[in-house]
Amino acid sequence: MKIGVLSDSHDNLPLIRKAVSRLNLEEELEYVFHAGDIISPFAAKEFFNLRQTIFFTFGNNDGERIMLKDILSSNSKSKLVWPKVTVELGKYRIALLHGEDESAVEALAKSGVYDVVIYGHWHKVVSKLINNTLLVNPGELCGYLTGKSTLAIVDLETKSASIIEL
Ligand SMILES: [Mn+2]
Repeated sequence: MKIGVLSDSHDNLPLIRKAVSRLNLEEELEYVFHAGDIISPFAAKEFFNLRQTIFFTFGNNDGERIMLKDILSSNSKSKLVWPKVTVELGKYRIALLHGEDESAVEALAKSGVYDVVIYGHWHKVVSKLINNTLLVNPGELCGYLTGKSTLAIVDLETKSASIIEL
């Protein structure tokens, strides 16, 4: 099973639309994960154009949480995981969090409880196997800090991530 992973879209509508089109082309993709910092309700709605079900968490810059919650619960293919962290997809267990405390995120990966631990916040790409857990940060979709807009496709079987630059 493959999942799309993105984070920190920060209202960049052109790049959100590009990511949605790109992910819609991935035939084997069943789910998408957004690791937070969506920012505005109007930007959240753009993700409803995905073919796949999308799981969201909140980031430190998601201030309008009541409105965002309403929007995210208005679509049957959109699931807000926050304040929880764990998503179970069949036999796979995935953690989704924004990850302001990176050492805590690594500890979660080291716990061995999850197949994949997904986080964002740092606007940098991370893809590493810790024991049998894949730790992945897809980098920033918005491209504001690095000039690069990235997302990841994660293969849950092989526990590997391929990074796509838009
Ligand atoms: Mn953040």
